[in-house]
Amino acid sequence: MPFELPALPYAYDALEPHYQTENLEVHHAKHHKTYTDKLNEAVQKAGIEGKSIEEILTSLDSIPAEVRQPVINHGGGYYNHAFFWECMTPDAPAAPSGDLAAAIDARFGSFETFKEAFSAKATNHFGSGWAWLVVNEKGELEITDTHDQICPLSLGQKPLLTIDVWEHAYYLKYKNVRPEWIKAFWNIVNWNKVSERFAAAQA
Ligand code: MN3
Repeated sequence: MPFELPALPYAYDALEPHYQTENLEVHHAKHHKTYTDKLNEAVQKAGIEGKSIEEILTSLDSIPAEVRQPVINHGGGYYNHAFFWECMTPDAPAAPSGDLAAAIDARFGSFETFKEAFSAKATNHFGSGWAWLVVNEKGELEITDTHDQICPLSLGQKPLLTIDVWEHAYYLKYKNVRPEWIKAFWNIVNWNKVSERFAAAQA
């Protein structure tokens, strides 16, 4: 079964005014679709059809070097975007709750401090890439960034939350002003999903 573009869990206009309809549609229907199609080509060339995307991204070293980079680029692009869509919701709680909220307070001091640090990581990321909240190899919460389409799964980390800071993610509304996109993102974070992932990462 080839990889298929996953449907968005909401309508293209559901995240307005924080995520502009046209920008979200192009991002999903064009950019994510291209990653999906090119992943299928790359997987075929590498002879790894039938593996799950998680299996592929956690065993990149087993792919022959000459066909590996397209799998990294398009496999990461496929996974990271699918993961990112689920980080957002029109029914966003204002803040995390429960065990996740307690873990964020314990690690970063407060939710506000966490937000500032995550926003700074996303703002200061140079060029194309992603900012992440992950559970690192030591089992601790950590704010990280990755370049291009590198996926935290390939680094031995368990991702909980991400923001896409490639220009294509925000340019139609926010133009070159990335901090405005990051500020808007906080209004649409699906903290319930992040909590689910945090619970799964403890298991
Ligand atoms: Mn993108």
